[in-house]
Amino acid sequence: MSRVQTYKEGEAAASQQAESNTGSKVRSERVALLLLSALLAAAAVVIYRLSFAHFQTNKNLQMLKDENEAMRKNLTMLKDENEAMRKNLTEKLSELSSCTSEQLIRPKPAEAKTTGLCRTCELDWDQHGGSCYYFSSYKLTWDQSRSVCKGRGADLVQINSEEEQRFLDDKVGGKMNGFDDLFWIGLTDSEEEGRWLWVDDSPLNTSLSFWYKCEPDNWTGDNAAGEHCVRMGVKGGATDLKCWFDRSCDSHERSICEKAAETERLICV
Ligand SMILES: *[C@@H]1O[C@H](CO)[C@@H](O)[C@H](O)[C@H]1NC(C)=O
Ligand SMILES: *[C@@H]1O[C@H](CO)[C@@H](O)[C@H](O)[C@H]1NC(C)=O
Ligand SMILES: *[C@@H]1O[C@H](CO)[C@@H](O)[C@H](O)[C@H]1NC(C)=O
Ligand SMILES: *[C@@H]1O[C@H](CO)[C@@H](O)[C@H](O)[C@H]1NC(C)=O
Ligand SMILES: [Ca+2]
Repeated sequence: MSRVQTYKEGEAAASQQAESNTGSKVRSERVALLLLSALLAAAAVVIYRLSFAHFQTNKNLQMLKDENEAMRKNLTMLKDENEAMRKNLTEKLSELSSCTSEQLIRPKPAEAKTTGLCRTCELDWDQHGGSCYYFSSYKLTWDQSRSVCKGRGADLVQINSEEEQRFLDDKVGGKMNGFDDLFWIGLTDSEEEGRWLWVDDSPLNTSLSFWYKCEPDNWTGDNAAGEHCVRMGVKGGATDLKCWFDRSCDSHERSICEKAAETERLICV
């Protein structure tokens, strides 16, 4: 009996042992499960973080793309604007270089400054109509004076209109330092007595001549050869524009050079 009992007790103890074994197995399984869940959660967090980062990167990329597109558009716009400005400038330049001498000459110096138009006479030359004029202070013979004018790309002045005579009479009248301080003009009858020719060999138009009173008088008082060249001027200006005098070509006088106002070598102010 006691053996049986002992056996039974042993059995019970064994079963008890088994029971406790099962309990620890369940516990360790739970721990594993917990660990696994923790790992899963961690993985989920990591995945979420990664996908969020990926989303952000995509968003940034899109933004950069948009910005790039905007900049590309701006660049195109700037290019178009630049092209338009270049065209405008080219037009303005061709306008300026093709403007007639009248347009170039009209502005007075003060206007030229504000409009950006160009002066076409050199320094010390006076612009009037389509011409530039130089009023010399040196007194030379008619031939010498003409050479000096030619050396400056001009010739002695040729008077082609009443308007031009008015301008010159006014200028000379203001420059004369005495009643005898006259200026050579490009008119002479040296070639053929009594036939007055301008320096370009064109004959004097009698309705456009401005002889003073009884001139030309071919006076031989100074030079027996007579007077075959013409000088002009009445101090203060002649009221009737008549201020031409014939004079010995060897006499020493001041002079007026004339040349066409330049349209090519523009001097911009
Ligand atoms: C494009 O130009 C406009 C004005 O012209 C400016 O406001 C904008 O910031 C420019 N965009 C870029 C991307 O440069
Ligand atoms: C070009 O000139 C025209 C008129 O001449 C003007 O309307 C236009 O704004 C100018 N363009 C630029 C880019 O200056
Ligand atoms: C002479 O001048 C007058 C007045 O300016 C003009 O009417 C006429 O045509 C000119 N004659 C010649 C031949 O140039
Ligand atoms: C001017 O005077 C010279 C010298 O006396 C003479 O030879 C010439 O014929 C005169 N000319 C005129 C147009 O009277
Ligand atoms: Ca002239």
